[in-house]
Amino acid sequence: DDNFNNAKKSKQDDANLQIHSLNCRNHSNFDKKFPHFRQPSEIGSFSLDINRRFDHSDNQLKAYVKPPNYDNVHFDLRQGYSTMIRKDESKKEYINDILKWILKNQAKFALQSNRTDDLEKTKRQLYTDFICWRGLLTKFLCTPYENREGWCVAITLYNGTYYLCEYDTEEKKQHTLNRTERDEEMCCWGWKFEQYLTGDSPTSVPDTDKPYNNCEAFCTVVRSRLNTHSLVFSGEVDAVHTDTVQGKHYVEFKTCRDFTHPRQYTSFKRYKLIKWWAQSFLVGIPEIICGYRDDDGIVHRLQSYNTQKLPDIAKDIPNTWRPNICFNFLDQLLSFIKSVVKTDDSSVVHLLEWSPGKPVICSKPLHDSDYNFLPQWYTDV
Ligand code: 0WD
Ligand code: CA
Repeated sequence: DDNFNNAKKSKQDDANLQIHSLNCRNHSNFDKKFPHFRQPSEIGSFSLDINRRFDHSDNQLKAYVKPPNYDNVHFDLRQGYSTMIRKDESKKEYINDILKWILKNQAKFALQSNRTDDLEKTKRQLYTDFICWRGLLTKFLCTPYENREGWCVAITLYNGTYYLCEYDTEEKKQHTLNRTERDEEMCCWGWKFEQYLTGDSPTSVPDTDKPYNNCEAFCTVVRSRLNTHSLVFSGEVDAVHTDTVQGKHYVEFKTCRDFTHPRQYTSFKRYKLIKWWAQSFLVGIPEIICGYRDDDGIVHRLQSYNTQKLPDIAKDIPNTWRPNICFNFLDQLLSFIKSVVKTDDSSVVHLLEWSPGKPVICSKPLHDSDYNFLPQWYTDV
C-alpha cells in the first residue's frame, strides 16, 4: 500500500460502502521521472472476421499501400457509405476475444514461471497482473489531461490476475442516442480511409469499390511491464508497412479535419496528439499516418508522424501534456487497483469510475452483479 503516496483511501461516512479514491487532479503527484516501461513485445495476434468471429490467425492483417505523393491525394471518404457493413453495436463483446486468445496460448504464460515442474497445478495461473484492451490503457494514460469524457471499468481478480473490462458511462450512452445522421456517417470515415491505403500486398491496388466494414480486425497481443505491474493487452492494428528507414513495422491510420486557423492546430496538439501518442506508444507502433480532410470528407494530403516525437510537437503550447505525468498516473492507478481489489473470485467485480474533475473511485465488491464479465467457458476449463 505504501508504494504510492497520493492514494487517499478515504473510508466514507457509511463504512459499508467501503469506497476508496485516488486523486488525479494534482499533477505534482505524478511529476517524477518517466517510470520503467518495458518495450512492449508482441506475444501473439488474432483476427476477427466479417461476422466478428474470433480467428486465431493473421488473416485480417493488411499491407500498407503507400501513395507516391502524400501532398496530392484525393480520397472521397463518403463513397460507399450506403453499402457499408456495420458491426452490431448492441452486442457487447467484453474482453471475450482476448480470453479466447489466452485459452489457445496458455503455454506462453506458463513460460513466465520458473515452476515448469508443476505445470498441472499452476496451469490456470497467468503470472500476469493485468489483462485488458489497449484502448482502456489509452484512456487511463490520458486521464490527467482529460476534461470531457469519464470512464467506467469493471475489475475482476481471478487466479491472481486482474481482468479489466470497460463499460459505457451514462454520458456515453446519452451521447450515442443523440448522434445525428451526419455524426453517424462521419464516424465511418476512418474505416473508409483505411480501405484507400491497404491491400493484400504493398504493391496491390486498393479496391475502394467493394463495400467496406468495421467488423474485420487484426489485433496484436503484447506483453509489457510498468514498474511492478506486468501487463498483457491487445489492440487493433491497421496495417503493416515495410520501408528502408524503420524496416517492418505496424502503422496506425487517423483522419483529421485540416486546419484553417492556428487555434485549431493548438487544439489538435492538446487534445488529439495525446490520444494518438498514448494509443500507439502502448503497443510500440512507431508510425501514424494522418489523412487531412475537409468537411465534405475529401482527404487531400497525408502526413506521417513518428509516435515518439508527438510529445515534442505538442511542447510549444501552454500547459502541454507530458508523458511522464501520464505514465506515473497509470502506475499509481494500477497500484491503487491492487491495494483495493482483494477478493480473488471470478464472480466478483469492483467498479472503478472516473469523471472529469473528480477522483477515481472504486466500489465495494459486487457479487454476481450485472457487471460480471468473465464467462463460464473461461473459468470452467
Ligand atoms: O475497451 C475497449 N477499447 C474495447 C474494445 C472494449 C470492447 C471491445 N473492443 C474492441 C473494438 O471493437 C475493436 O475491435 O477491441 C478492438 C480494438 O481494441 P483497442 O485497440 O483496444 O481499441 P482502441 O485503441 O480504442 O481503438 C483502435 C481501433 C480504432 O481505431 P481509431 O483510429 O478510431 O482509434 O479499433 C477500432 C477503430 O478502428 N474500434 C472499433 N471498431 C469498431 N467498433 C470500435 C468500435 N466500437 N472501437 C474501436
Ligand atoms: Ca485507426
